[in-house]
Amino acid sequence: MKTIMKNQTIKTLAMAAGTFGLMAGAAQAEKWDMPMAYSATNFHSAVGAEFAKCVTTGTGGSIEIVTHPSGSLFKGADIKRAIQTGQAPIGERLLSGHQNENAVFGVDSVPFLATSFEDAAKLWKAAKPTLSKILDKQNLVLLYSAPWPPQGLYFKKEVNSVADMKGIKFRSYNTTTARLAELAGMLPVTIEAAEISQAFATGVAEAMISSGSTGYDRKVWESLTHFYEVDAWLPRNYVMVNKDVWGKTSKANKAVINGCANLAEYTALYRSIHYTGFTLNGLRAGGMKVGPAGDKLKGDLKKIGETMAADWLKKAGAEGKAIVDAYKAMK
Ligand code: PCA
Repeated sequence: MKTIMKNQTIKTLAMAAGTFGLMAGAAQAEKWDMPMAYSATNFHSAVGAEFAKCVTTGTGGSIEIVTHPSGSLFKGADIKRAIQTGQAPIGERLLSGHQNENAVFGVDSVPFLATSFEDAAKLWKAAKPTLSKILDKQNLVLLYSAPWPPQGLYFKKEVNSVADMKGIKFRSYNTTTARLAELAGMLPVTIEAAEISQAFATGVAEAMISSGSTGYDRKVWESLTHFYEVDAWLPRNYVMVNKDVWGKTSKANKAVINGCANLAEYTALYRSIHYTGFTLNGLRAGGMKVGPAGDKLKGDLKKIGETMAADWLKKAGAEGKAIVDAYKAMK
């Protein structure tokens, strides 16, 4: 009896879902192109693709999200503007890529402020309301966000101090990384992750700060030899939607998108954590020397980090200070 009732319930639910799907289909199916900056094999992109599928299935196909990884639709630096102006309805970008617009966007890249997944989660909790508000004023709705693994230094020689870095061509991915290069006497050159393998192969760049994940995805052992675990910060990617598009989305579809976004956020964090050790081993397997930075190098970087943190606080003003205070109160 119980089983029959259960079967009937499932049948009713299935019928309801079918009707909903048909209705949703009748209300004109939309295709949402989703530009992403990183390679399809990267965990952020893989989660983005799953998120897209979740939304497509969950909305009964009334919203079909199609991801475009590797900067193939818009280059990383152009993704946010494309979404703000409605050229694309949804997309993913590195949050700290916008710190030239507003220093608060760079809160996750302040050296040595949050250096573990646990602290990065606290910092995000402290920063999210302010960042959502800033994005809202820019015609954007924040959907979900996940951290990259901790940032370490890549070189093609042994490096034991900041003095050893002098004159090296250093690949940067935001203003923090460019500033770090300058303070360490290196020459910054901005290059998107999708293009670093070529940049290292041709000598346009010889070093960078990034996660094991990006070095592994881009097979940097073909050109570089050393990775120093510095745990300088854990920058974040985030997925945003154009606010006008969001405003026109039905309540039911918004609920599906938010549900899929929550799942994606959880999955991406989980993968980021587990990918950390896996990718460092991958770098080793590729022939790189992987290990913690030596004491001298650590001490030198700490000093540079203090200068950068003070500069950031000045630029980020009262909003930045309030976030840092709220974060420190959680520790
Ligand atoms: N990978 C990205 C950003 C941070 C990271 O770990 C990159 O190198 O561009």
